[in-house]
Amino acid sequence: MSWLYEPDPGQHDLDETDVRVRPNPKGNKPRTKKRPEHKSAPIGLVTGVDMGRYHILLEEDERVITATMGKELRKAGAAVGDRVALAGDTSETEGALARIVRVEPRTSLLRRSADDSDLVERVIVANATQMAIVVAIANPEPRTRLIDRYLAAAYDAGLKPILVITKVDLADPEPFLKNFAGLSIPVILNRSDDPSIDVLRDLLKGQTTVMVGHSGVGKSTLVNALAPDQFRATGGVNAVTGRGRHTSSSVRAIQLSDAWIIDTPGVRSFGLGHVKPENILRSFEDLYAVIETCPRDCSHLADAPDCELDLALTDGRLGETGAGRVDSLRRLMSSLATHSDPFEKRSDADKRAGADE
Ligand SMILES: Nc1nc2c(ncn2[C@@H]2O[C@H](COP(=O)(O)OP(=O)(O)OP(=O)(O)O)[C@@H](O)[C@H]2O)c(=O)[nH]1
Ligand SMILES: [Mg+2]
Repeated sequence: MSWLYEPDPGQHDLDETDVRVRPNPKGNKPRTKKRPEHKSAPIGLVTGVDMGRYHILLEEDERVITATMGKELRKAGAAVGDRVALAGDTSETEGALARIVRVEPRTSLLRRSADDSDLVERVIVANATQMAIVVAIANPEPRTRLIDRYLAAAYDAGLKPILVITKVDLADPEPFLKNFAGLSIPVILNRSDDPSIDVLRDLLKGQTTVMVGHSGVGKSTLVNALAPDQFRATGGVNAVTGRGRHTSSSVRAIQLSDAWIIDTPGVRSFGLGHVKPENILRSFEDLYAVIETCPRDCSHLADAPDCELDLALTDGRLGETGAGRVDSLRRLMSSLATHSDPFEKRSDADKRAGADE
């Protein structure tokens, strides 16, 4: 008798689970074959990217090296904060170039779109845990609606928001802060001539915090106060326009003794085209309990019939800053709603939604 299993003639006990499906019918090599090669590849953290050159801090021995993106990963790219596997020349020798062969799974991803209609997103940082929304109380003037945009982006990305009010030597921050009294986020007041280093260090401890805000609000000044050995250039604010000079031109991760902070270039707008409307609603935590009692399918926009937000405004439940908060929420929601149809014709003014907020 043969040792081979021979089914009785006419009896088939094979079923679909026995059929081997080749994952890549065109290729003659299984895709997994390449991987083991990079299994023991050194891992590093992307701390900056300039013109396609990645600055990497190696995890094992904290050496700083330069890498390019491996061909097969070029489209997906990597962001500051990403952990990446490396091949090629990982020495520190001048001109040495390593190659990124894998981007490790991310725990968070902060993105923005150019405007609210744009579904193409730009990645700002990977793996951050906290967002410091940096706002100057004067020079440039603070804008509540940009903060609301950042809060929505933080909520969407799963980052813990904190609010850092800078330049409190120039004006009293209290009237502005009333707008955010209903939120549970920590607020830090800072002035560069006497920075609140201890409070800041406490909040940053153990976190990877991305600093966001308009140009000229003092993000790099804060970074320099926290990490004096990592000089970041700072620039004045244009006296005529009141705008910053876009001094920082790229994202940089900077290591403190027990934390990472990520300095970003100031942006004029922060599009939320990629954020789900539900996440925007939830980020208005002071209004959300009211929103929840709205009629089903309520758009929460100004023309929505029986929107509970209107009732709450009329009966005074939302206090003296309620009208501003509801207005900000509605502007955001309608900006997204107007742009939800990608084929819709839009004016240039519409396309710049969110700019200068
Ligand atoms: N009076 C005052 N000026 C400050 C304070 N913090 C920063 N500045 C000034 O504000 C200007 C802009 O500061 P930067 O730190 O370059 O601002 P930034 O947010 O990094 O700006 P970008 O890199 O362009 O996004 C500089 O002239 C700082 O000296 C502060 O607390 N008080
Ligand atoms: Mg800067």
